[in-house]
Amino acid sequence: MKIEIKEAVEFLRSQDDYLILMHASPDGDTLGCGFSLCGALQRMGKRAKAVCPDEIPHRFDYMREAVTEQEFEERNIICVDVADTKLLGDMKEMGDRAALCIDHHVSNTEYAERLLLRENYAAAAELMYEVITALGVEIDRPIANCIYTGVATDTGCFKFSNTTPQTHIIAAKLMECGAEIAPINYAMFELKTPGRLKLEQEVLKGISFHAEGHVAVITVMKSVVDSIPDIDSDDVGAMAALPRQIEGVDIGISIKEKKGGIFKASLRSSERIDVSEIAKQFGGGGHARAAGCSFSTTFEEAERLIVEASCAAVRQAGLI
Ligand SMILES: [Mn+2]
Repeated sequence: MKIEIKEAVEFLRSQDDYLILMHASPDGDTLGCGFSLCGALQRMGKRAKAVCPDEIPHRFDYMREAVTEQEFEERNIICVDVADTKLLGDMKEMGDRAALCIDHHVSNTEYAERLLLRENYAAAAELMYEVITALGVEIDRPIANCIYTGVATDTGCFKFSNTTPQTHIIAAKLMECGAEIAPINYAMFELKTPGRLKLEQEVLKGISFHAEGHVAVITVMKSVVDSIPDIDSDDVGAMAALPRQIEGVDIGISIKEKKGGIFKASLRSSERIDVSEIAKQFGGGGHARAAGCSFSTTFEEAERLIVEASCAAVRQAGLI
């Protein structure tokens, strides 16, 4: 059942012993929502904990300052920034029992008993700001840092087209609450682990260009990832952005080798190409500027198929 902020607040005030679930392969938005809500509930005198099915990358460690570790028997499950319980990995079953979901994905499957959804918000953290404000909890610096992280990361540091005037207004209010924007932006958008730098070096060695430079392809082989110590899924995922950083590239493709001989292609594009249309040809999907699809073929075949379809899209768009 879809609900409004008022009903979410009534629910959160009337219950206790909350278990907050954040999605697998966690990003700044799900973690920012989870830890800020957990901290806010604890400041109301409630028992709450925020958990994630995957290990949380170290660059998000500061978010834990917003919460205290509590041990209790969970009674109410809340999912934040989770569009589908499939995104909860081995916590899926708990997600299926969710009493409340706070989210911003159009694709939300309405699995929770109560769904607070704002499809037009850039980040679920924007909605979390409104919920915590409506709860009457004063947003202190650690909570402001969490919410700010969610808003900043889901908008690519306010650079993506999903950024609205409201996004900036909320960010400004979080600054007034003491959010430490400079160190957070540095940790989220500048800093690279040594492992990520090494992977970038390896991956860029094999970059190839097609369709007169409009299409660029990189490959992330499992053996290369496994050869680099201390690398996390976050570092590997960041590779998908590399090809589109090159001038003239309208379609950036990264092909990643997954377990069991599956190759996953991640597509990023300029506004001149809709890559969700390319991904759809191979049973995938996504957004116009970012999409993906999987191949259970040899690497050579996967590469050939995705490159051919991309070159066709470039021709169709009249770019060559
Ligand atoms: Mn999000």
